[in-house]
Amino acid sequence: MHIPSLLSLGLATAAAAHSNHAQKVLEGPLESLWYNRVPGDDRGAGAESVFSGITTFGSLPYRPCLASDKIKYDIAFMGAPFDTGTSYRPGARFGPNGIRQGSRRLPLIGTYNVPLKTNPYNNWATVLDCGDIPVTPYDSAHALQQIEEGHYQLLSREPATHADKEGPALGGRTLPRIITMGGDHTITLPLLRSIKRAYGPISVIHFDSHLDTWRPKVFGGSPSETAKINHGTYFWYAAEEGLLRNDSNIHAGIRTRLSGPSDLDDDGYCGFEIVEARDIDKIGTDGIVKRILDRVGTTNPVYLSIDIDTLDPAFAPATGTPETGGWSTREFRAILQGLQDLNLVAADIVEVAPAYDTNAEQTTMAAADVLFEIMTMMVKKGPLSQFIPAAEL
Ligand SMILES: *[C@@H]1O[C@H](CO)[C@@H](O)[C@H](O)[C@H]1NC(C)=O
Ligand SMILES: [Mn+2]
Repeated sequence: MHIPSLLSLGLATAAAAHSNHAQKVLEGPLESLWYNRVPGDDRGAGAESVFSGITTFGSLPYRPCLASDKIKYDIAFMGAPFDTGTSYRPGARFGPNGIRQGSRRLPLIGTYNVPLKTNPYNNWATVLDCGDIPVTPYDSAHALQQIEEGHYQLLSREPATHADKEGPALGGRTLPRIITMGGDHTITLPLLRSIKRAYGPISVIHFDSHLDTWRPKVFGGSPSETAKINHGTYFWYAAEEGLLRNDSNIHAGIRTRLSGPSDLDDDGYCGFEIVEARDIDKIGTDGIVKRILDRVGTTNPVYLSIDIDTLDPAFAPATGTPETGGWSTREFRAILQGLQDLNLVAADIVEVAPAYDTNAEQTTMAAADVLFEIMTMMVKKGPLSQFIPAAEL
């Protein structure tokens, strides 16, 4: 007797589940069961509490975007579970799902970002969790091709909003924004290859304790072509391949040891300026924000790459190559909030290796909160079609 009700409940959920906007996703006689649903929580039946239901990033709707190009979004979260480019601790292949687990509390009652004065869940943008790119664990070179193609498929699609308007991409198109969850930092090379296809050479803001601009002969040696490309050398290759602008890249949070001062020459060759982690003691978070904005500007299209090891291991222990002496989660989030005017076209967060985390999920929670700031920054800034540097069109 109750079967028709259950069926209609399921159908109503599926039919309404096309965006993350506030909407009635459940109706019918069982509606009262779901007393605590929040706007944007589109996980379907079984998810009225943040600890139940199928886990997506921030409880955003899951759509298999790589299975159908009919799926449209303005911002897409996507996993790249690759970790065969790590030099120390492996395990970042579990990063995407670890970050999703760490993000479960994001939509609990409040989705309004107080410092940024914006609710990214109930705004102009359609934001989806597009799942993960299929990545082989057996062949790194092939995996990097899969990541480039998967990212480009998502990036080059018409966005849900303003699909008919001009934007900063090559050919004057407006495109959606993709937020990639790694994966070790090697994935940033195929992601930048995809970005180059869409935007041309791009300015990069790179938060990390390491430079990642090492020549292969310095970092890891060169036993094979595949081995040369790893999580310490990908920016070297990005510069060699012309994926980066050479006048406006910046690292921040750096505190690595070097093989010697010549590493800094190689870094300059790749077009980066450096903000050291310890600079925060002299210039504070505002000073760091100013240095970054002075370097990249607010109209220039920017790619943001974040290694979770930017944070001190006290705040993010579960990472591939931890370095002491980093920023707190509060300091890092304040720096990101200060960068809200950036013209961010895409971002990644990498090197989250959940197996080394505490039982309290410190690292995955920190990564999820960092991504909440980035999602809010992108929503607050508006569709990319509204921010076209005149010189680029
Ligand atoms: C980037 O610019 C620097 C400084 O002008 C230069 O020395 C370096 O060769 C350039 N690198 C590339 C990859 O073009
Ligand atoms: Mn690093």
